[in-house]
Amino acid sequence: MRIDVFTIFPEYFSVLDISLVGKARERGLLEVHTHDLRDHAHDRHRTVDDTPYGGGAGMVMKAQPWSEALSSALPEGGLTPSGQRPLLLVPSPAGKVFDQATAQEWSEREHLLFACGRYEGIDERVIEWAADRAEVVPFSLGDYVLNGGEVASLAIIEAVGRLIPGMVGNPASLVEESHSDGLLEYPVYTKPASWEGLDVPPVLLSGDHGKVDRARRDWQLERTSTRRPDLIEKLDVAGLDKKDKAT
Ligand code: 6GU
Repeated sequence: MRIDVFTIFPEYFSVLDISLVGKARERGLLEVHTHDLRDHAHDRHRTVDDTPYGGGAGMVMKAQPWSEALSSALPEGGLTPSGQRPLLLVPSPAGKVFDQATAQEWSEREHLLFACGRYEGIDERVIEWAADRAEVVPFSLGDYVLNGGEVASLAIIEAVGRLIPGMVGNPASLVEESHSDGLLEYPVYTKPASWEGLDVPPVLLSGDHGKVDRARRDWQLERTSTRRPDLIEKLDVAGLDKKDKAT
């Protein structure tokens, strides 16, 4: 996978040299290029913003630096070497909310580009211009406001990067985690069995794998019902077993 990030704060992305994503880069599974949008602003002050037409608070990012920057990284001829359209992701509190199913889809793409806006946003014509050159998807992390798209893009790069085939040492750990089956993860415990007067649930020490699986499934359902009732409503009934339905 190739990722290009466009930002006026490239320093935000220095963390991608470490951790899981850093390892993927070393192993050649992932290539990340960070671009300073100001390199594509050619006035003396390297201006990337201007006042909004129609008035109102704040500043809007100008179209020209964006088209020039994106052009420098979009594939020649419009398609990736394996014939896919590049995917241009635009972080915005006005986007569609990102989830694990979306992370899975995006992990199968060959080329992702992130357009990190600041201020009140990017001139909307950039979105139209880019739609002729890439699949453009505005996305949000949730219903709250960040100052810019950098932190949101980092979150997506981590969520997507760890799903790239060959990235996670033990692929089974991807199957059992929160959200992969539409439920939150069950609680986990390690030694000692008793700590500060608090005991590990005895079923986990029973050695009965059937009982352990059943208990963990019940804890997932219980935790999801109390913390995220919205996820219970979205559950696929075909994926539940008889004992789940009794819970
Ligand atoms: Cl993707 N961008 C910004 N600026 N704020 C957000 C967000 C994204 N997701 C939640 N809040």
